[in-house]
Amino acid sequence: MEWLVYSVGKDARAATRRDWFHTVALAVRDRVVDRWMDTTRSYYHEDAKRVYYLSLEFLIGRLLTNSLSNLGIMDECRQALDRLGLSMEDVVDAEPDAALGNGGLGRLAACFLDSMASQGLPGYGYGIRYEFGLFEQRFENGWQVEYPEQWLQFGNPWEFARPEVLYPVQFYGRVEEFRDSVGERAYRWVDADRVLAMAYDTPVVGYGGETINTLRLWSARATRDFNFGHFNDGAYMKAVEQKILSENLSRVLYPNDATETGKELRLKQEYFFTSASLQDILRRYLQHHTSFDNLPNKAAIQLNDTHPAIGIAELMRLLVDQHALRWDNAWEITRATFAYTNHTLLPEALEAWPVRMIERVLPRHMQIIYEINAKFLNRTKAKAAGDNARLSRLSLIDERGERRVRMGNLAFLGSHHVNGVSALHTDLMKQTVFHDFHEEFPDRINNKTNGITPRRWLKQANPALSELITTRIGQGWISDLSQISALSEKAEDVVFREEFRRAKRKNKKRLAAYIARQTGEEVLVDSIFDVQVKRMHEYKRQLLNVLHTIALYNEMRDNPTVSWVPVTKIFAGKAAPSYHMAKLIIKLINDVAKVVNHDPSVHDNLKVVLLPNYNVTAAEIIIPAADLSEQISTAGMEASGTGNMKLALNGALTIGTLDGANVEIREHVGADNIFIFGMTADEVNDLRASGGFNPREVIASNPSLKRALDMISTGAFSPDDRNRYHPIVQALTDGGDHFLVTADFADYCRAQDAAMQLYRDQEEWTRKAILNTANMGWFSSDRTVNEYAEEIWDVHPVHPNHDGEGFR
Ligand code: Z15
Repeated sequence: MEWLVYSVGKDARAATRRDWFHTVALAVRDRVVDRWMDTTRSYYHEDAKRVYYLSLEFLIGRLLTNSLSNLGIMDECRQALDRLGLSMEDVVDAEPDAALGNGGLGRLAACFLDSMASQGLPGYGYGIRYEFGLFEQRFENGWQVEYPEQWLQFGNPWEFARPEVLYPVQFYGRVEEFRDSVGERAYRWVDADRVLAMAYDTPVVGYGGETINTLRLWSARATRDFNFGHFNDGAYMKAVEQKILSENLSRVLYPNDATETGKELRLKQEYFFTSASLQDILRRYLQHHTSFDNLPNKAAIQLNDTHPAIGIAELMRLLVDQHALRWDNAWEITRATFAYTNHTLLPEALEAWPVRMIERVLPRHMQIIYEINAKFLNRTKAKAAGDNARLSRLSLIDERGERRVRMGNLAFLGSHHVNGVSALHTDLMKQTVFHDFHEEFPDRINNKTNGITPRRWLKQANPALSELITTRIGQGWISDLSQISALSEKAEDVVFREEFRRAKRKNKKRLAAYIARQTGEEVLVDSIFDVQVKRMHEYKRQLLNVLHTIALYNEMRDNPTVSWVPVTKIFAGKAAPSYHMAKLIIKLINDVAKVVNHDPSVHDNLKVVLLPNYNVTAAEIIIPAADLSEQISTAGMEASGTGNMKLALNGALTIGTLDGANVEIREHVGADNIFIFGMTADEVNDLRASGGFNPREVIASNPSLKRALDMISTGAFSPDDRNRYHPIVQALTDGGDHFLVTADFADYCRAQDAAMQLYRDQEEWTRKAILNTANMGWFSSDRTVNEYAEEIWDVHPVHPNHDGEGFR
């Protein structure tokens, strides 16, 4: 109450739901701060080795439930609100969803923060405090329309501004050569523009509240030059304009998931947060040390994709230009400090900045990159003379066409470990993008299969199932998910199956209500909730699911007397605003939904819904309610997937290809408890190598596929614009069907039929669902983070001293 009055400045009668959210958040925050300072102080006093997770994205979602749950004060809070006549749900719902990320990569970073804090690992997240998170998606006439996401509009109670933590970051200018004090050639970067990076800290509450780590996000501020200059009229307005422009750096998150845009502002964002983070890391290190030789023993820096890879050149610059280290010494330290995670093999996602752009924006870094490259290629040339093709593939510079810097190669060369995010993905990395580097450095690539935090994705999102699990096996699973395997034997227990189904049903009712609210559509709780939720991308093959939907619709219409298993097809996901094909697929799903949902001849046997604005908050409602999890990417294209893990952990059966982590999910849950279909990555590779296939032949030989495609192409779903889906039909036919939708269609339908038949046997279905939950323990991000800690970072848990003494 006192927070409402003294911090929010309202009286109870005038308070809105949002005021109450701020009130509760501030009260919770007060419980965190002492432990947060204890944690930071313990790291400092022990001079612990820290890990710094550099990521352009942190897809956090809401924090209130997360904090209450990890602090163990959920019930206490609920009761306090009850006494005030307030509903916990209403207060929770007033919190905006912090969407500082696009999809898997950003959410993985958020899960890692939770896991590091929950296990007492000294881990810091570093990123950008975007003023606008990922756009809000709405459907207008079935088309995706983007709106700005103003998550900070009403203030953010979780963050602490640190106006004193301020670092200069430079752009443009030129490089001057000079002789240093011992007469050696040296360089300085002059005449550059300056921007300041200002820190905002968010506490990361570990499970149990013992460790509270820090997520430090940088916001761009103009330098004081703008305020103190003496201008005439015109120059004054120009200066103010410049100030606004420089602060645009942290304005907005680029909305592309796994597709690179090549925009200068993006490069500047990458350098901005990387440089500020490295300056901060060095400042912290220098509090305890005078030489840099120990840096790798005190700091592990993990590069989340190549987005912060410019950090390798930046650390070299800081060590060589600013701290006067010798090149070879600096390089040794740099390589021993950085490690790099690759998240995709898609060629369109591999960053390659034009040399011309880096030369202009970061002239000193371009020189450093050339120098790294020259030294590396010289050494390699000496070993294996003659193979020029190989050398040009190893080069940091892509010389084909416009010259570009291959950021993946830079990241590889500047790191002591390089990892993929699933076993299959890591294998493919060795065979494809990093084939030559793997030959050159055979011990550098290793695998770290992704994971998800069981706190958010089971305990919080699925209280019904969590409580059931805890009554049977205790609560140890929350911090040690391997314990969930104790549920395996319960799969044979008819009473437990009934209770498991009851929990699922409760979640399905909750989702049905949400669907009704969001789309106006009524769905059958007893139908199969067949869920595909993820970014819209051709390689993820929402189209395959849509084609099956249409085929099923036709079968139901043709055979109205058959007793069908009712199916609800649930889709959700955003398309990058400039990705026209993905947006057209969204429109198609909405058009198909309109036809199917209003056709009385299929009764209630089939419904199609596309939920708007998929985000972490929506995922927390959808995932616990799923029966069937669609993980149907073209084999070899999804690096790992993490939604697959969330859904299986919540007792959905997977229908999927042998792609990404699906392969390992099958190994853990058992081949009998998953529906695998389609070509393997090797088969896809062979097919492409042998010149591809003719989709027309496949279509001609499959009547149900032909009919579905014909309906799309003749306008059955778009009577107002019969040519609307021409680009889709084209891509699947004469376009060569790059993602092998038609090639996998028949086997996908076979797997879908198997799922529908199994669903008729509720006991058997539930048994398999339980076995999924029980066997997903390995996919905890606690396990993943521990593997990084032991095999890459060499960091160890620290137990903060909360006595309030000895550390003052
Ligand atoms: C992204 O979300 C992923 C890869 C990327 O290269 C970019 Cl830029 C964004 C995803 C992968 O597509 C997904 O398979 C993986 O599970 C996730 O990263 C986390 O590793």
